[in-house]
Amino acid sequence: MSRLIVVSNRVAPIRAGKVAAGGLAVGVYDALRQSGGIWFGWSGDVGASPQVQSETVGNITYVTLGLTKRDYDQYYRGFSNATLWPIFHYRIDLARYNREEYDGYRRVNAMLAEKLKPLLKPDDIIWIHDYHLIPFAEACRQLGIRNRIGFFLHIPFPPPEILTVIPPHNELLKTLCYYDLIGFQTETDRLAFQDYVTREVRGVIEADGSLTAYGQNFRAGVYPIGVVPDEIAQLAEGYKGRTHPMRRASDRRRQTIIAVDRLDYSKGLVERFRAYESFLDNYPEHRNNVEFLQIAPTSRSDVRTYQHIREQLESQAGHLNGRLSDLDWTPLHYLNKSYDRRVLMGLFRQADIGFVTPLRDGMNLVAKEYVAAQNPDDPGVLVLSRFAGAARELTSALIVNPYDCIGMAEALDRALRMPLAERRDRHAHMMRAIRAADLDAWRDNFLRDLRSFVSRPKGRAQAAAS
Ligand code: GDG
Repeated sequence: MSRLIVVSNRVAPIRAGKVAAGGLAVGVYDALRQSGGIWFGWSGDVGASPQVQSETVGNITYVTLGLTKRDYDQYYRGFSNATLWPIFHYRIDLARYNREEYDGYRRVNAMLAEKLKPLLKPDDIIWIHDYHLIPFAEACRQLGIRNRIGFFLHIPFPPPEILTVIPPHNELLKTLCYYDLIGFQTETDRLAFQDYVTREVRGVIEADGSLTAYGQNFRAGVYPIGVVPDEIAQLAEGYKGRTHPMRRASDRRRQTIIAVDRLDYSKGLVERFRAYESFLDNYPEHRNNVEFLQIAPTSRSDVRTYQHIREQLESQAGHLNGRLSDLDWTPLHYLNKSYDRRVLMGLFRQADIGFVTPLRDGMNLVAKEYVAAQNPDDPGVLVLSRFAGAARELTSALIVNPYDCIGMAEALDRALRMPLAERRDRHAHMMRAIRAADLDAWRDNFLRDLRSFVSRPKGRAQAAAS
């Protein structure tokens, strides 16, 4: 089998040959172990010279490099996280555009391609991950790299009306078309991309389903990322640690709601806190009987919009608890810390509700993890935003609109009262979906399509180029 070369913005840290847990890291690590290969990307160091470092563990070589402060500011903090992230999550209001940052983004992609080139063998398959690396394939082609190159977008793809807010959208999308295969989380994302290609640049859908635009012929497919349900069940069942601290506060068993998100405005935390407060106001019988645990490790804390949302949440949490807490009851536990994966899965299993309400999310692995962690005989209920990619598969969740505060409060009340038989039915249905599209399926389907893709003759593609 040809070697696999994975390129992601951050290379998952290696601890004694084990990568950190999490969808991308686990899925990619297994694929690399099967075929052998290289995992290439940023080490996370800033200020260091972009010296390439490599470490081989088994048949996987981890190749990392640092970024200069300027590269970090322009490529990572700037264009990736202050332009692409908000726009791709439909948040024009939070986006900024700076031409120098865009130039830095292109420059770092070109630099990374140059550093990768000497490591490649002719039959290697290259798999690129996420929005930081859209122009990577084009940079490779300019260096004469002929290998098959695929791209998976972990975040949503916005409709053309939103995408075109990015001033160099046309140039950016042109670079994306240099991939042989482009993977999306949902059909909605794939259609938005196809819409851009066909309407904005008069690209063509070929008879075989491939697309031709900007002189390139390529495929776009849907590969929803999944989890490893048995591994999650094992972790959750095996967790013998303390139960929720709030259960100790009273002899009575309080019902619990859990949410776990990186502290990001796309995750809908402000709206979720508001909905929880309105739930306690509108259904006072639940007061003192329910507690909400929100775990939200800080992320990208040097980007201004992230500082702002953090302040907003601190103020909301303080207000809610100040107004409603009692001597023996704290309604909201808001923790800006990260926890060991085993602890998280254990907490998921103990919680009566998984409250997953992003305003927009590529997939949302937490939703799938919460379901997979449940005890099938007495499962909790997933309350899920219709705007998470996961809502396409987990149709037996209580689907909510995160902009509808009262609707979310109603769903919490319904979930807490739901009879056991209904909880079991919904859970069994969701588990079937989770097993049908697990992490192995995501990786295997993408790599199968990338390996089998045969590009159409260039002459035909050139003719259709606009
Ligand atoms: C992007 C897309 C897409 C969270 N806190 C802790 C912790 N986590 C783990 C969760 C889960 C992962 O991090 C988060 O994944 P999500 O999918 O929920 O969200 P993003 O980080 O935004 O990921 C998203 C994903 O890529 C994959 O394609 O689904 O839409 O935005 O696994 O459990 N893990 C530990 N401690 C924590 O405190 N150990």
